Amino acid sequence: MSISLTYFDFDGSRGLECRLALKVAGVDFDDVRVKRAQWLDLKPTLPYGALPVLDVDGSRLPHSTAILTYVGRTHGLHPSDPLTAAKHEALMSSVEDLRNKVPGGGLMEDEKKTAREAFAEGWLSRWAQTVSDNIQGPFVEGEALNVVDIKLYVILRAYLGGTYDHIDPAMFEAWPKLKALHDAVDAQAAVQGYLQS
Ligand SMILES: N[C@@H](CCC(=O)N[C@@H](CS)C(=O)NCC(=O)O)C(=O)O
Repeated sequence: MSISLTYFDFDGSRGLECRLALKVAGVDFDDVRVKRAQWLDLKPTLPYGALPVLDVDGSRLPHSTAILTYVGRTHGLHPSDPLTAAKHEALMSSVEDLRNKVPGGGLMEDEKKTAREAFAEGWLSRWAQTVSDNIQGPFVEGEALNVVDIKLYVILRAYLGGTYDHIDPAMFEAWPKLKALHDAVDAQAAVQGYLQS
């Protein structure tokens, strides 16, 4: 089987979560990293004009959550019970909502500060509470690591690492299960092996 994952040449966001899932699953894949100069030519050829895409024996799969679900289903990293699986997919969809809702694009710095502080107090706090309520600990499904945990890890890594100006990482101290999930995924040998490589 030939598998390649195409994403931008940086380790973050939707590309990182797919790369990590493939690593945790033990899949031998081609890690295709798109450089800035290639992007304008590549974009019109992509199903939705966006990355990541996974190619499996010439068949192309877009959308990070679909890729994660496929990798999880084929490697024991996604629940077999349909309702539990759908709940994991809902959590992964909520990460996409979060990525799309965080204010910033096109705002002046002072407007961005106001908008982000309000977002942190409002939508983001509610998101954190809901996700926390869905975590048995340390992972969503207790001791079993699934692709949902990897997607949550990558977004939490960004927030806890202070990637988003005007959103204080300390706000997440109110939801200790989120930090515990982050730390448990971070401690996985496959995750450290990839991040340190
Ligand atoms: N829902 C899609 C979103 C894909 C997406 O927006 N990818 C970004 C990178 S993380 C991208 O390709 N941005 C460049 C563009 O849209 O021109 C997914 O989960 O994969």
